[in-house]
Amino acid sequence: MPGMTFAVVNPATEETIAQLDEAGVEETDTAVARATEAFPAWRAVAPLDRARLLRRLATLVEEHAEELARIESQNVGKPIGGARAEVAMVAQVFHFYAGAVDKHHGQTIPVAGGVDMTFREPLGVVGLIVPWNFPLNISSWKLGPALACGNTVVLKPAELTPLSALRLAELVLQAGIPEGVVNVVTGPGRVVGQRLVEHHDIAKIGFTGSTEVGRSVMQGAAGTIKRVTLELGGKSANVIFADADLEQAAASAPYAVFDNAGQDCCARSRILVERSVYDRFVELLVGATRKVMVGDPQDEASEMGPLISAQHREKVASFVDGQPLFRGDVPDGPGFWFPCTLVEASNDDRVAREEVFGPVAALIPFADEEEAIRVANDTPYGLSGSIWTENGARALRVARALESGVISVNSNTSVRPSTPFGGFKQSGFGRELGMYALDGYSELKNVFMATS
Ligand code: TXE
Repeated sequence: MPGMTFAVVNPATEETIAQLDEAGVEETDTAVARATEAFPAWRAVAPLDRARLLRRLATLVEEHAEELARIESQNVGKPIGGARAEVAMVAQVFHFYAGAVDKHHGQTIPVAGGVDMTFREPLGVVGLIVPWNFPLNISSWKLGPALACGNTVVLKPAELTPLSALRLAELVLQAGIPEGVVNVVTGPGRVVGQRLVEHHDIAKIGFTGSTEVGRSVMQGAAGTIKRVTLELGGKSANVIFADADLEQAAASAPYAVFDNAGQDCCARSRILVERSVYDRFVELLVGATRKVMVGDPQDEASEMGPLISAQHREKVASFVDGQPLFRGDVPDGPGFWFPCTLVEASNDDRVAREEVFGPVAALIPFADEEEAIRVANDTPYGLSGSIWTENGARALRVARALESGVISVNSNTSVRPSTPFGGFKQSGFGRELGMYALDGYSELKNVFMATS
């Protein structure tokens, strides 16, 4: 909006680190028009040339990795070590989709009277709406497949964390990707995001954010029958069986919740523990949580930074009443700090039902495998989860029974550039990453040619 600006704040210091122009409907429309104009030429770029451009972008991200990691660390309050790992993944994602451009094939299908073939056509202009927890990473998960398929893009980062997307847009041009192919618009979700969702010239919305806004994206998209991919909230279970390597499971569990200060849709924020080893596990978990280094994100040793905003800290705090099982320390002074917190809960408690999106883990005991599966699935969400057991058959049995899109066994990792990522139930639909994401950024066209 002409003359309107907004401040971007470092959540670890509460200092303003940038003042940006705030886009409104007009600026959004201009970006969509630019992307629309750029589409015919971009879709016509020969596949191997498009691959080369994406490869160059991946290389530029690698060359600017430290700079991008610093931007992300300052804007999101992420520990620098974690920010570096995220930027490394951004480069890997662009490398992956550079390699994928000419491997997302059509088919020929045996039919009578001619030849039937399928083509993967780009959708046109796609709107990408991204949250503040992993700004650059999640942008790359959408940009990679969108560009590989020949679409042009309007990317809307979250108001709180637009800086890395703006820098990436400069690298996109430096890589030789033509003007207008990637457009970044910074402004409020209810204005810029909403406009993208309703815009007639936007073919698809790739959205990551809250389930509530995801619902409104779906409603808004109905007006133009827009395609949507929704990656929404989670309330994932970390299921620890008595036959697990308890030391390893307990050492790993804090990072499955407190990484990114718990602001992670994959956070294993419900820790389900078999009752026969509950006390022992709690003891190990408290010991491991005590070791999580909470502090200045610029400090190489830090493992957890602050929350994103004062308002968000209030929301997180509302989940903890009374004396928790464990509460860690936080630095004094400015910053939106919240300590690592462990609470004992039943699966009906609010802390076990709603996405806290902060460093709060709920410990819930269970009696046996059947109850573990029932409690793990007793949630409207279904994004990720972990199973810890030394029994291989049980691991697979439980993995198949969990209503969740991404599961790890004896590990708490969820994302890799080449493997599908996305939710069941109210965690959304559609898949990001891997070859699967390409299906969400292309239309399947069937052509029959008579030969008789
Ligand atoms: O998300 P929003 P917020 C959850 C988490 C968190 C809560 C709120 O529980 O505490 O959501 O976070 C844009 N039309 N997750 O408020 O509002 C917005 O500008 C179109 C889970 O940041 O969903 C931003 O770019 N777009 C999650 C993006 O949507 C709109 C990640 C996400 O913002 C819009 C983030 C509208 N009407 C939050 N309103 C995860 N699963 O990782 C807002 N936006």
